[in-house]
Amino acid sequence: MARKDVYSLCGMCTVRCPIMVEVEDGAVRFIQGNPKDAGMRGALCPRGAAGYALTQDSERPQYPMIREGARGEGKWRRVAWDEAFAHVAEKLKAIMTEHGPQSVLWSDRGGPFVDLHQAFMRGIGSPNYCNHDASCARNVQHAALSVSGSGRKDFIYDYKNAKHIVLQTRNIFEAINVKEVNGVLDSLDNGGVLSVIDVRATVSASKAQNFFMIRPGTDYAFNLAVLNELIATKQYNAAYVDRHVNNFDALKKFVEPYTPEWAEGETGVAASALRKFVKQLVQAAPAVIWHPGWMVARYSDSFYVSRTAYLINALLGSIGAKGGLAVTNTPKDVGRKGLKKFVDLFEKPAIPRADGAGSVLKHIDAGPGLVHKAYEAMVSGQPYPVKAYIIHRHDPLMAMPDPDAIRQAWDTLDLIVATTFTWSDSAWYADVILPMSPYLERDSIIAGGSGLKPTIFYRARAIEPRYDTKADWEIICGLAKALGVEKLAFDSLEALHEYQLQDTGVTRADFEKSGQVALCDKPVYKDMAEFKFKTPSGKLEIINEKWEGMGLPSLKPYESPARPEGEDAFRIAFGRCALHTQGHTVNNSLLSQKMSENTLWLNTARAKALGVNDGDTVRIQGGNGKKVEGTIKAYVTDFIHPEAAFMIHGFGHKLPPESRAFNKGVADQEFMIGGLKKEDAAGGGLSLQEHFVKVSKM
Ligand SMILES: Nc1nc2c(c(=O)[nH]1)N[C@H]1C(S)=C(S)[C@@H](COP(=O)(O)OP(=O)(O)OC[C@H]3O[C@@H](n4cnc5c(=O)[nH]c(N)nc54)[C@H](O)[C@@H]3O)O[C@H]1N2
Ligand SMILES: Nc1nc2c(c(=O)[nH]1)N[C@H]1C(S)=C(S)[C@@H](COP(=O)(O)OP(=O)(O)OC[C@H]3O[C@@H](n4cnc5c(=O)[nH]c(N)nc54)[C@H](O)[C@@H]3O)O[C@H]1N2
Ligand code: SF4
Ligand SMILES: [Mo]
Repeated sequence: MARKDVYSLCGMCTVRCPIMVEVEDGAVRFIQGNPKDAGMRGALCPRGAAGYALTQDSERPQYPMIREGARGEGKWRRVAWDEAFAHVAEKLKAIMTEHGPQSVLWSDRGGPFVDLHQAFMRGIGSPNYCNHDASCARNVQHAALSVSGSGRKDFIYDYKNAKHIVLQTRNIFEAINVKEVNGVLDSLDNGGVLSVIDVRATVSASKAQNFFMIRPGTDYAFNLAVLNELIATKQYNAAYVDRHVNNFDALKKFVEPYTPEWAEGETGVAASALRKFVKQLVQAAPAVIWHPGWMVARYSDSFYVSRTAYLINALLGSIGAKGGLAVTNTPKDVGRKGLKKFVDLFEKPAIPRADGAGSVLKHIDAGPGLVHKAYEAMVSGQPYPVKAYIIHRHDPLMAMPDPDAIRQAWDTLDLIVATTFTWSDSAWYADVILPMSPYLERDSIIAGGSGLKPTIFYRARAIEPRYDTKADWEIICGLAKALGVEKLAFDSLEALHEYQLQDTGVTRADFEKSGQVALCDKPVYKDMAEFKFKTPSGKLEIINEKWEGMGLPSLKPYESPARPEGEDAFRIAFGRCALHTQGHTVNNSLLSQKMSENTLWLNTARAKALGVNDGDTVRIQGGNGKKVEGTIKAYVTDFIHPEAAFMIHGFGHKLPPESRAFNKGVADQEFMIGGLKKEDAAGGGLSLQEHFVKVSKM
């Protein structure tokens, strides 16, 4: 019997943990976290463990398809890959001839492999590469840029060495990144303190010494009071502030009115508890991580919540510290050369982006832009027509608010292409489906290259594709070839890897031992005495001129969020659970057995007033004037704030091929009518929790 271990990367969520796959006679016997990776130590999360069920699933797109009926009708014609590539190329060429290459939009899920996607877009001459992040971490990204001049990933959460970890809007034990979970557990084992600020008690809260159940949408008040207390009592790290913070006096003056007593009226957290908490932070500083958030596309002030989180870290001296938000190293920082990029094969298109990022919206990162603004361009035709859309590993109809408004925008398009490995609402609405092989069946370009210990890695194919599906690189290079973008028409993985590795001193054989190659021996911490941030002052900026120039204050006065009006009204809140990934695992045969539908978390006293008991089926209504309804089981608990109605995102699928997920649970995004227009203008993130629903007993 032929048995082998394949070092690869998990693909059940966006984290892409290193794994080791045991393969016997072409079948997967076992998947575990890569035991040779010090951060993984063999561990996997439940979704990673259920990965083989994805490969075995026959309820996924199995071959390329071209739409026959109307959009969304579900009538498809099976085609061969050559025909699919030729069809897409012919349509794209016609659209680009008529409207210019800028009329083509791409969106994807971001992550380590996007170099090839961006290169493809450059290759055809369009600036309109977007990722999903307007509905995820854009507010954090811009908060990081506005404070430090660097993006959020230029800082590493050094959990393992932290003495106090604060999770604000971050549920690390259920919204999982395995290495991060291991790091937090190490910190706790070493006597570290965990504090959780959330609207409900999560698994993370159950492991915390401090749990603050905050009124939804008042985190900015909480953070302003923490800054106030640190400054008023002179507990902040004055030497660090002196060396690394610009315009500190402006902050000092701004936070004066925001006392812990004032915040108590907003957040519901006692002033005395906040003061005690601040003392604990100071004791642990600088080995403190106040997490600036991950999924914070939630409120119209989420950018400011995240920004103040960075400022609290700064006042504790933890930005750049061991056990804090350590500064990432690039290969150059450790004396090495990094991967050669595919985008460098092409000139950057000179034309501005359709979403305005980097041009009209000077403060918005022009790398991935803001995809919902590109949808606006579809409708208005301004600044120019957008006529074709390639949706790669992205399900905007599930991941963005107000699906009907999105469909209307897409109805203006001449071509929608979806590359995906499961059915999704967006793929179902597409004109062409280019099915990808699930991760165990596909390989990838090399990625990585920065970190405390910069490391490069790639996804190796563990088994052969079960159906007529392809890897990302095969699809992108195939399309490039059909379009005549010769420089990107690589025809083998070896050729792609050799291009990438040419300057690095690393060969393909070096990956055989553990699936990854570290570019230095051990984690390297920057010497902060010498360090300059990438801002005009070289320091962390309390006042950012770019944002000020756009009329967006760096220090925004607090505005109290609306309270739900009426006995039956609640603010929508949502999040993740350990058993599912976004909207794409609910039809997985193993995971759907463990959790087949979502529930609606309601506070006990509020539920009682509505006559709702735990386990009752309730009607949920909303839609900002438009009628949207659903039925869902209530989970009645003391451990959620009375103003919030919480559900796990990703359920409520209604696609015929998905027998296990069909009509199970409720989709939160459907209640967010008008949501494409609600955003934090300073951070670019959508404000997905600025919506209310009504709940009644059935
Ligand atoms: N199992 C699993 N893990 C995942 C994913 C997945 O789908 N499944 N997805 C990955 C991705 S893409 C991301 S972005 C991350 C997301 O990681 P997180 O951002 O940590 O995940 P969420 O569950 O969305 O949100 C965290 C918490 O915010 C709380 N919350 C809601 N409103 C408020 C509020 O007003 N104030 C405060 N303080 N808290 C509030 C929610 O109750 C929730 O517990 O997870 C990643 N890991
Ligand atoms: N209302 C509401 N909206 C949300 C959220 C929420 O909690 N509530 N969460 C937000 C967050 S944090 C995020 S990150 C986004 C996530 O939004 P998306 O990235 O759109 O979500 P996913 O379900 O992870 O993946 C989308 C599609 O990509 C396909 N796919 C997954 N992996 C691969 C792959 O490796 N290759 C290919 N080709 N396809 C793949 C899946 O089959 C799925 O159809 O949604 C955001 N939107
Ligand atoms: S967190 Fe879980 S699902 Fe995500 S990549 Fe890691 S093991 Fe896979
Ligand atoms: Mo996300």
